[in-house]
Amino acid sequence: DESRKWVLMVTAQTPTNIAVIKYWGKRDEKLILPVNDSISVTLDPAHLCTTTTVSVSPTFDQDRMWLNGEEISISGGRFQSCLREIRSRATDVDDKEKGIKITKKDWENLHVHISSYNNFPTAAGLASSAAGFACLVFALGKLMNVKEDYSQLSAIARQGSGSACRSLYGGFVKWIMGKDEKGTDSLAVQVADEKHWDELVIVIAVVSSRQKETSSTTGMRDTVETSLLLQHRAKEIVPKRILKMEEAIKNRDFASFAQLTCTDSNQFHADLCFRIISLVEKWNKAEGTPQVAYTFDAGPNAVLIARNRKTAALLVQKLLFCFPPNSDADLNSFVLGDKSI
Ligand code: 2P0
Repeated sequence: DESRKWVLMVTAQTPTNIAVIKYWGKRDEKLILPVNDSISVTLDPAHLCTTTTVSVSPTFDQDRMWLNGEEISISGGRFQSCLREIRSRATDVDDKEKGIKITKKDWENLHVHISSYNNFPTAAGLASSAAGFACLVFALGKLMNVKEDYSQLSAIARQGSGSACRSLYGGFVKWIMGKDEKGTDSLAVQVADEKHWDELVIVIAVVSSRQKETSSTTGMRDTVETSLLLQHRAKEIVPKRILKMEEAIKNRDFASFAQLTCTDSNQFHADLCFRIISLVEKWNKAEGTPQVAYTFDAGPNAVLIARNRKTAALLVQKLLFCFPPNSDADLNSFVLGDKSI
């Protein structure tokens, strides 16, 4: 059937973004609603970016996706949410040049093929999911002639990966956490465009390109479940920091910008710190009475105080189990204090 022999394609390129006031913790896991606002800077698309081609043809019999040339499953909730949300907003397409007409109704039965490439290591903490979902949603939106503005598209990209909502804009971007249970107001807005502060240069030192062995999703879940610190951060600290950061960006005040960025990062730089905190807090909670106290000085080294020798032995066992030597999560060494076992 000749009338079915057409393919319509859209290619888009989206840079990743780096948070300077960070998103960490969800209040709704399914809709991906955060516990605080965040602010990021979007990188130059020439360097760290995802390039995605989406295509549609009546000959495609299912939605499929390839990432860096290998087919991946898109049956997961996040992909399905993005596809569903974009599809439901599809409008008529009339490509006169190619002589292709697709009606709003047609989109319900048409399938897409998606091919995506990252020009940087996937899932190594360089926000590949941010660029990836932003690009996917943007490209699908173009293909399906979706009329929503960038902020509305960002609320869809958010359902793929939280940080993705911030990659719809260039420059400095704020993800507003929103209040609505359904997440309609949890979206990205531009704080300043890419020309506003163009002396800034971002240099990324890639220390390891291996995959993270704890995903952000899991890490956040652990922190939300166990950390009182996180609630304090989200409610008391971040709101003030966001206001100050917006001021610093508007005034191109590098001293404030740097101070706020570094302070916010110091609460997070060591994923391992949070995992140790999380291990201790879970354990203490399970026992009903504290077994171990933790304290951190300026650096990421955990000082753990066990209530007695038996607990200390258990603690070392747990640490060795959770952070096996010679693995990615190797703690390097344990220094036992004065009262060592
Ligand atoms: C951020 N990160 O604001 C923070 C800082 C990492 C540290 O957003 O579960 O991949 O997909 O919403 O967006 C990375 O987490 O997590 C992230 P999901 P995401 O950039």
